[in-house]
Parts: sequence; C-alpha cells; structure tokens
Amino acid sequence: QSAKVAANFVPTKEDYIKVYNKIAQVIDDAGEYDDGSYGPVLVRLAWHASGTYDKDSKTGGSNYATMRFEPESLHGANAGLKVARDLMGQVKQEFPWISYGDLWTLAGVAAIQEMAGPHIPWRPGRIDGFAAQATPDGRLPDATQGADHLRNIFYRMGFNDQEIVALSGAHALGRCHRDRSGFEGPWTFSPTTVTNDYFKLLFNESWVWKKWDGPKQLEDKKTKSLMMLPTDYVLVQDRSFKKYAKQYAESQDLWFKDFSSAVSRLFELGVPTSQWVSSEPWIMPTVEEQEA
Ligand code: DDH
Repeated sequence: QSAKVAANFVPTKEDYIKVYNKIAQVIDDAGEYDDGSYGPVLVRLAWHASGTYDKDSKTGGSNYATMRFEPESLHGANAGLKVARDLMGQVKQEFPWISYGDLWTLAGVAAIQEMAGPHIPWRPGRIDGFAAQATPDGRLPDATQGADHLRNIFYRMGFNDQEIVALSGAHALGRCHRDRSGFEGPWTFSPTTVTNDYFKLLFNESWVWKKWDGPKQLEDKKTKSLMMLPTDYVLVQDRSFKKYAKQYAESQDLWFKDFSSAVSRLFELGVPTSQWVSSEPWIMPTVEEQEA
C-alpha cells in the first residue's frame, strides 16, 4: 500500500523545502565537528558531484550521483566526502523520493544560503544512475598545479576565467584536513560564513611558503593560522584571474551575484534539459525567510 502511494507521489516545491529544512537542521547539528558545521563539507560534496562534467562528451556532472559507487567514491579528490554522503543518506531515509543528485546539490544550496551566502537558483530533475556512468579519475582540480591546469579543468566544464575566480571564492568556507587532502588549515577566519574574505585575504596578507613536511601550501606571514593552496595563489598571479579577484575583493555584492550564477550552473552540469521539472530554477527560501 505505502509503496503504491510513493510511486504516485509527485513532489512539489513545498516538499523540496521540507528537505531543505531537514538539511539545514543537519548542518547545525554538528557538535564538535570541525568549526561546528557540516555546511562546508556539504558544499564540497555538491561541487565534486558536479565538477566531473565534460562539455564535449557530455559525461559527468550531478545527474547520476555516481560518487555513491566505487571507484569514484575512492578517487583521491573525494577523500573525506563519505562524511557528507553518510549525512545525506540519513536525510534520504526520511525523504526516499528525492534523487541523490537532487539531494546533494540541494544540500550545497542549503549550506551556502544558511551560511549567509547568496540565494542559489536550483531546481530538481536529476535521476539516480549506475556505477558504469561514473567518469574516470582526474577530472577535478589538483591543488598543486598552476593556471594552465585550472583553465584546462574548468574550460572543460564550460566555465570562463571570470567564473573560475568566482567559483574559487567558495574557499571562504571550510578547511583542509591533513588526513583527507594532505593540506592543513582554513582559508579565512570565518570558515562557516560566506564572505568575500578569501579574495580580501589573498590581496591583503603576505603569503609565504609554509615550512613543513606536508605538500606545498602558503601561510599568512602575520598569524600563520590561515592557508592558501598553490591553485588559490594563482588567482593573484595570473593577470586575467587577478583582475576578477580584485573586483571580488572590492565588492562582496558583485561576488555574491557572480558566485550565485556560476554555482547554480555548476550544480546543473550534466543534466539533460528534458529532465527538469521546471523551466526555470527556483529560489529556495532560507529558514529565516520562511519564519519571517
Ligand atoms: Fe575546494 N578544496 N578546490 N572548492 N573546497 C578543498 C576544500 C573545499 C580545490 C581543492 C580543495 C573549489 C575549488 C577548488 C570547497 C569548495 C570548492 C580542499 C581540502 C582542497 C585540497 C579538502 C580537505 O582536506 O578536506 C582546488 C584545487 C580547487 C580549484 O582548483 C579551483 C570550488 C570551485 C568549490 C565550490 O564549492 C564551488 C569547500 C567548501 C571546501 C571545504 C571542505 C571542508 O570540509 O571544510
């Protein structure tokens, strides 16, 4: 009987708002984990699920949520994301009708919005796929490399220089973990709030190579408590990237606007137009907006 009801169930925007709210609750229920929030690791899950897209072969992207399967779940770039997938597994039990791709990207949207970021237009329509639809390792950026590599990776997804810089501002959030990527530390002093501090710090601090036995990373000379990856530092070395980074350091509003549209597109990569349930993405209200 209940299975029959589930089969006929067509979720509305209201139903997706219920999932959003559940995710918002999970994000905050982090206890001692990292900086007291699962928000950043959920943003990373949504990004890594989407960033495998190749515009020429139209493979990869958020559609089939293939990171559920080996070997993609074991790809080096995805180290540590089991935490985020397991959290979303709990949400899936309560809302079994949502696809994993929709759930993971909605989690990214909820995390950004609940951590004081801009609204990220989002709509459902991704379907669960199979392990065979997974893409080969190496489609996500390698933090040890330079500007050419960044362009190769992001142009392949269909992004331009401005969008590469806008997307990179996500590193305002979260931190590197020695046991996941080998790198260590946060990029900003407020890793659970979406701000343009990543860009401000890139310009305003002196960045020096950290002396340690780990992979090459930079630290701020003053407090030695913040970090930048080689790929982050490229944004102020490459002339084209630097132009956009400067604009985003000077205007959080401009960055919010460009970040929102680039992330919205990122999370839709690989999803055939015919699958969307709505011709336009939705604006999901934050928990605070729902209460107002
Ligand atoms: Fe990132 N990222 N990222 N990143 N990322 C890491 C953490 C987080 C690169 C490497 C790393 C984006 C772009 C790049 C987030 C979001 C986004 C870590 C540390 C590495 C390494 C992982 C760990 O040890 O736990 C590189 C390289 C690039 C690039 O070349 C552009 C983008 C585009 C996004 C996005 O969301 C749009 C977030 C959030 C985190 C923090 C995760 C956490 O657990 O905290």
